[in-house]
Amino acid sequence: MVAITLTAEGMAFDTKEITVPAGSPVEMTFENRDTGVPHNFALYRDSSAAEKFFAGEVITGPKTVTYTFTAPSGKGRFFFRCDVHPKMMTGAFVTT
Ligand SMILES: [Cu+2]
Repeated sequence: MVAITLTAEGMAFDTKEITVPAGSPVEMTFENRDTGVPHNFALYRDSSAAEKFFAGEVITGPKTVTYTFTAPSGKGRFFFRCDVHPKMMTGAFVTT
């Protein structure tokens, strides 16, 4: 199990890149600090968002939740975003 944290604040994530071992179970503590604004974390193969690996429940801040999912089994560079703000809030999810 890999424990990571991700924070959404000011309509932005606090990191642009997350790196975990390929295929590992992930426990993500997701904190939304934007009062009255919904955010989530969702993981896709690439920025087309055609293939989804995981989408966390959308939460309205201020609130913190724990997401659990399994990282993609292959090594590579994947894509994450907030589904509510798919152009503004994006990043790279890297498996090694
Ligand atoms: Cu958002």
